[in-house]
Amino acid sequence: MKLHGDLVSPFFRMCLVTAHEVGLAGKVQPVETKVTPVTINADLTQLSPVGKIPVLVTDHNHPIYDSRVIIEYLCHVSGNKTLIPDDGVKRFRVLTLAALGQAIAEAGVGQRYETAVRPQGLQWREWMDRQHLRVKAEFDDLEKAWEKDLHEVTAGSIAVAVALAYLDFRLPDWPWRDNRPKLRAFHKAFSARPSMQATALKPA
Ligand SMILES: N[C@@H](CCC(=O)N[C@@H](CS)C(=O)NCC(=O)O)C(=O)O
Repeated sequence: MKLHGDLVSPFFRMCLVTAHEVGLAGKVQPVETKVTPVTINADLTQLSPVGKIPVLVTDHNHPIYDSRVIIEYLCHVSGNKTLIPDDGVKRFRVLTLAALGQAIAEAGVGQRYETAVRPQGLQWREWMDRQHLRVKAEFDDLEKAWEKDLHEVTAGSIAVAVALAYLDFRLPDWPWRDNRPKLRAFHKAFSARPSMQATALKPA
């Protein structure tokens, strides 16, 4: 299988961490694919009309996107039943936690595009303030309501760990650790996992 994307993308990294966790790292070949929100990558568009990374091309040559579907596919192919459990209550708790991690990543990537890609003078201050307020509410909820779930290795804890690592890398002025000792402890422990170490972001 080929996984198209770029390690800086939290969505790509969530897939790669999943591949490690389900024992498929040796079967998933990363293909470096760079994107910006204002350019068209013709090779990528051939695989996905959405034109975003990640895209997984299966061994049967089927393109699969987006990251949530790729993660489910990797669990399915490997037969893993713990990252996304079958059991109803657990399953939807995990998927909701994953949605929370995805939302943090979306806000972070949006903020990055707004500050680093959009031309100076065209930034929308109210939109950026809203993104920051949104992630603060998400950090507070993680601290208050998800401690037990975060300590299990699931698609949910992977999404949150990777999203927070992205913020450390790109948006250090969104200090999610302050006054959130449980979230900080979760992230420290999770970051030591081999799956996270093998996909760690290296400062340029
Ligand atoms: N919901 C998508 C989000 C993917 C996404 O936003 N990827 C970004 C990179 S982090 C991208 O491809 N941006 C290019 C663009 O906006 O055109 C997923 O989970 O895969």
